[in-house]
Amino acid sequence: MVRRTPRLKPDEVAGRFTSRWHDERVASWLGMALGIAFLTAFVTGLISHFMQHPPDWAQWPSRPVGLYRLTQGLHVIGGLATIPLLAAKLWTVYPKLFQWPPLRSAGHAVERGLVFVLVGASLFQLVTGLLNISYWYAFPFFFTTAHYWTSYILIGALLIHAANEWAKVRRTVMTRPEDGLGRRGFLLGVAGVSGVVVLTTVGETFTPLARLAVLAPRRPGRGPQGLLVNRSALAAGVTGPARDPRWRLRVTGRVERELSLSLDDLRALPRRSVRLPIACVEGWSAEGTWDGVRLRDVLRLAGVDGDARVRVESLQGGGAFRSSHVDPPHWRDPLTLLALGLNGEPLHLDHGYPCRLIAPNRPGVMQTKWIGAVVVE
Ligand SMILES: Nc1nc2c(c(=O)[nH]1)N[C@H]1C(S)=C(S)[C@@H](COP(=O)(O)O)O[C@H]1N2
Ligand SMILES: [Mo]
Repeated sequence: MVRRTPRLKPDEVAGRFTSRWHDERVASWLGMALGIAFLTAFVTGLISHFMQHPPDWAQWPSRPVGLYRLTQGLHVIGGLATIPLLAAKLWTVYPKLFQWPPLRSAGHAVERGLVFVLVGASLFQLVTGLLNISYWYAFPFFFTTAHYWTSYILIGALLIHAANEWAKVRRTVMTRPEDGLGRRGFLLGVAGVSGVVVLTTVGETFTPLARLAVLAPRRPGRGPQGLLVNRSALAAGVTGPARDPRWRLRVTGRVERELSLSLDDLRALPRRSVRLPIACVEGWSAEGTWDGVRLRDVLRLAGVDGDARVRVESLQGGGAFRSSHVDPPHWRDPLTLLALGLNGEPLHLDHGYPCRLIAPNRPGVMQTKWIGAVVVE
């Protein structure tokens, strides 16, 4: 008699994956941690996005001074800490890939499709984020746009998945297991790996831990005048115009009086000193002591008051970061300077000589360097 190979039933498939951590309880705890991590990344990511691309009706406050440093630090360092969580979760649940029959019903098909979208979007966000902060632009698309839109797909899939799984998660997490199976040890191990990732990277934004930041792509304290440089004057193609003695700061647009100020004119204005961080979208941040003139003092000289929106333009010919807008809360803030000096010296060319913007609670990418014009819109 010929024996037919029996089809494997779901339980039997599960039986082939013998590790005791392919386990509902472990999966539930990791799922909750991932849910919190991705929601945090989503909210902090939206803050960063809308600070850079504010809708017409919204204006960001300029205080608290270090808010963006905090939210973007959470976004990037939290994202790095999520990588071990996601790896552990995928390892815990991957036997389900082989469940039989693969699709039991239309509903089951939808549910599985959703999980694939969720896994794909999660991997995409973490991998592209990691590559981006490592300055490895291995992807053919514009990172910011892809990362932004994928976040909605991820959060949508996550919310539906959480709603689907909620009853199961509650059941497994609320009841006491009969056997320990060392789950706690496994979960603590995963948390430990995430903790090590945080400890070895968070110093790139939390300066007291800078010495531990061995895994961080950028570490504070390096670069001219003790501060990191993202794009050098050479890379931006501004070495010529920035050093030109005929350089003038033009204040134009909807002003009462157009201004054209030389460096000496600017130096003759009341000089202020502020201690503010550059908080880069890539997660690193570093503080400096900047000195220069208040943007609002210069605008007042040009007869600008009220609710005008202002744009600072660099000497750069092109590039996405060549200019930035400065909304009233920011340009009116007494801490917002057209900086001429850093840490007691005239600005280094790579930090924006002759003149750069430095303002509180603002992404680094909007702290425009090598300013040539202030335009009132
Ligand atoms: N004109 C101009 N300004 C710029 C940039 C740029 O490419 N061009 N890069 C920005 C970015 S991404 C950051 S993080 C800060 C870095 O400032 P720093 O080099 O003085 O540290 O400058 C910002 N200002
Ligand atoms: Mo940046």
